[in-house]
Amino acid sequence: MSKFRYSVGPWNVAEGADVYGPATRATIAFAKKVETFKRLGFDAVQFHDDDAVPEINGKSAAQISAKAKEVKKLLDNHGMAAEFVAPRLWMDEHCIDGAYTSNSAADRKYAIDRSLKSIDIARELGCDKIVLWLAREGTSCAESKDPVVAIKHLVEAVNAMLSYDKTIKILIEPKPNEPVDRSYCGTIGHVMGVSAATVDPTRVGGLLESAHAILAGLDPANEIAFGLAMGKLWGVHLNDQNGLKFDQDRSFGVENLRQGFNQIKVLVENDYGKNGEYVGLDVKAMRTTKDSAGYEHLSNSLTIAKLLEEKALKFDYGFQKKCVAERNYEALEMYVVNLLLRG
Ligand code: GLO
Ligand code: MG
Repeated sequence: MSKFRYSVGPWNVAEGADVYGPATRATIAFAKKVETFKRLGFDAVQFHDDDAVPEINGKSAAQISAKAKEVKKLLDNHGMAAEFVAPRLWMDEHCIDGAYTSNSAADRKYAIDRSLKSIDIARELGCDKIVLWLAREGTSCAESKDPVVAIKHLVEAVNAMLSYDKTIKILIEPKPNEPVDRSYCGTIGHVMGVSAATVDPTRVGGLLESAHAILAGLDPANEIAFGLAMGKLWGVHLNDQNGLKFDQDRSFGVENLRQGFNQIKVLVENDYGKNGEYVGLDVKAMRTTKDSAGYEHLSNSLTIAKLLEEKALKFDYGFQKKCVAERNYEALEMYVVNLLLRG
């Protein structure tokens, strides 16, 4: 029995298109995905604003609220909660050069207005978390933005959200690059810096994704630990990544099992979830995956996370203490490898 509750987004079951080739699997309707997520053992769904309310730009406030209410009903019917809403700014024509940090004042305003709509949707869905994956907040041409001004704009945008709704929480999901070459908010430490600069740091925290930490050359478990130590880790996107290349969103634990173990271990040790936080799995099926196996990356990730949780619960802290006292980290390391390989 896992101590965690798990969440997933509809984008985690996708058609397999990549930048070099078209879709390889059929589209699955949102309602069908929710039903399957529940059956697989998930408790909550994560949303982009337009996953909940498609074609959001053309809709009035009343239309947005009506559509979000429909989605809430669907979730209720399946006994699923909504974890967060994330404004999908990176897809919009207004945000080609960034959203909150765009050089265009009109486009920055668009990004903030749309983020406030995400807050309205979150409220209708019964959740109090907004996730900001700052996809295009950075540059590909380094000299194209003033980085100091841009980071101040980012803080102003978060402030606008905090003032719009006095109880909403903002979770920034750091990523060092992709799609931009240099992002302004690459690690959980950057997120804490932005948080501290806002009008209400108690409502600005982080969502750490394993693959993003690896892309920053950092250990995901240590990044998780940093957020936990600050009392501001309110979400995770567990997945995996084979080295420094494009963002792979591999199934959790399949590339770096010991790192995966240490992510679960630090979450278990710190009672992550005690304030209602979910363990999100932001994983992607391989392009080669057939329709018949279209959810296996999710069920495999869940199984691996739960197996690693069992391993974390078995961890022998007495033996660890002895190794630490003797400064015998060779023995401690071998113990961990044995725990993972032999049980
Ligand atoms: C991409 C991100 C992305 C976000 C999601 C929620 O690199 O991980 O999947 O987590 O869009 O904002
Ligand atoms: Mg993510």
